[in-house]
Amino acid sequence: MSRYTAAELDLLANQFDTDGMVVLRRHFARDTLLQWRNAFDVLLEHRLRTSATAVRGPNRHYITLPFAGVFADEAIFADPDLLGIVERVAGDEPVMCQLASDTPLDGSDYQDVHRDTPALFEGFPETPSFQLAVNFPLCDVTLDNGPFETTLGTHRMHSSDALEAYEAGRAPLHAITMELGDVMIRDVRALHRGTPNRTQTPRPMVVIGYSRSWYFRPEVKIDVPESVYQGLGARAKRLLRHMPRVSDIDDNATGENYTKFAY
Ligand SMILES: O=C(O)CCC(=O)C(=O)O
Repeated sequence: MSRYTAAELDLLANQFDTDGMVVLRRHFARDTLLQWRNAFDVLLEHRLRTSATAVRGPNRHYITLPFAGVFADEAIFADPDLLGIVERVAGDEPVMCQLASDTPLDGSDYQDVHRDTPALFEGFPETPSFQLAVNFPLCDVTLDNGPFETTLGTHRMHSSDALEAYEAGRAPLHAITMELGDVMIRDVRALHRGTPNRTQTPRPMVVIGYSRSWYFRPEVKIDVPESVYQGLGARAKRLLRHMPRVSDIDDNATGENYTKFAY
């Protein structure tokens, strides 16, 4: 059920167009996310032990989540408010193409400021949004455990202009502290970086990728087990229409294909 009216979603989409991101506070049920956290801790331990993560800096790991169990939750990925904003900024019929996590551990460091994708057309960076990340943490995010830092309003700038604005102090970084339940929707072209987790507890941040209907990202995919797919509603099935359907998830499959992540 929506928490926001159509008019409120319009305002949030306008804010997104200006800032390149918007945060919905206390949006998802904490109980649900605590179940994700329990499942994630098992996955993290396994992936670290088998060195099957994409390393995004010292003690910082990107891990694809299996589309099964608690992670295959259409109440999260097909949430009507979230999709209401995604559709307003990236058009009708978006494609869900990524379900993953970013986790800095104790000993992680500042990443270089970066974008997650190049401009759609070389030299034409002012295009409307075509690739969005929806991020929500599986814990509270404080200034101590590695808050995501982002500039505002750099998503529609040429990458060199954005970097110049950042370096000149015209586009400062903002640390986004979050409570469990908060969700951030962002254009992946905004300049941002991960920061050090100075605590002993991992700071997992889920990332769900939504693309414009016609955009294809070969570096990510969601393997959707046929049995899980059959249990989904029409909206969820439509979001996943371009994702491979598999008989089973092979979680022993090692490694991540999404290794080039900074532009
Ligand atoms: O996890 C974070 O806070 C940011 C990570 C990030 O920006 C990246 O790995 O591209």
